[in-house]
Amino acid sequence: MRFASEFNTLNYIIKESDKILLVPHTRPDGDAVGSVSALKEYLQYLGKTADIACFDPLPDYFKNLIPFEFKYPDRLDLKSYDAIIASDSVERGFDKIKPQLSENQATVLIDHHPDITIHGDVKIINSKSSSACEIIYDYLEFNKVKITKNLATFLMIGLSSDTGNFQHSNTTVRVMEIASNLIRSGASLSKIVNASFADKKISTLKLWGRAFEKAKINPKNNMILTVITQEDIAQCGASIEDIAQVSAILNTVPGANFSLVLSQRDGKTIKGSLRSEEYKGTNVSNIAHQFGGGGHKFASGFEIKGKIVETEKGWKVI
Ligand SMILES: [Mn+2]
Repeated sequence: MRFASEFNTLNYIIKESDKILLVPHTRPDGDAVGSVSALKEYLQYLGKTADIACFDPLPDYFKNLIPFEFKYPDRLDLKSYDAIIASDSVERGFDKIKPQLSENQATVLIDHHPDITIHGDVKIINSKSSSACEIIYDYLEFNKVKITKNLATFLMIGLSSDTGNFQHSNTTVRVMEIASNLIRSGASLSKIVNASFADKKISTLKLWGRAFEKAKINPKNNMILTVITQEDIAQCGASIEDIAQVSAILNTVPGANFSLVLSQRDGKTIKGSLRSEEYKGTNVSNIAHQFGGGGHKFASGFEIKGKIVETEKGWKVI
């Protein structure tokens, strides 16, 4: 099995530790929340003390599903933990905690993002996994842990969140196998999907409305394209985070081979977000690379200098 030796090392670290700190990334999403919650549940079952440290609180819409508190790192005695496990997008947040640790504290990184450069004593990083929750499921399965209803719920939150509710191209056979095992163990997929959807604020929906209204399909390459200006964001009372899902939704339009969302980030920077799907045969990371960006084959991005200007005929980048 992949990571057997890392999983054994992690078992040893946990066995030798009484107090363990779990670190999800800042502005935690479903995978960050689900993965540290599953680890906490498991560690508590083993009789360990486990705290979750995050620079942002647990998002409100998870509060019905997650019974744990996220503690602010500066209020914790970071040196009092025997081991620290960072999970999902480990460079966001753990990078600020790591310099405060001492040599004898074991550090473990669990991630599915490519190009992680931060150091950890044990690295369990697999960019082929859909989510950190998938890796933690592998780890629990490796240890023949019985998946309780809580574990199933927490892992399902990450699995459904990072696959866009099983719609993105990282929804592999393995993901569906795990998902069905989690449902069998008591996870309620509808409850989880509803909780994540309840996250949508009216400001988010207004911004999406504007972006969708402006969308156009280019018949030459079947690209669906839209733009979001700083005025759009301000007038809707929305924030930059609300843009993230627009390209994934546009990519679902019949006939669209891939989607591109250009959004103005400051007076002179435009961010491009590209999405496609495996069956469409367009590798969008090639396009991102042409503009100095990068990412996955079916989800990538880039940044260019310029300003989106709306004219009578439409809009242009100057
Ligand atoms: Mn993730």
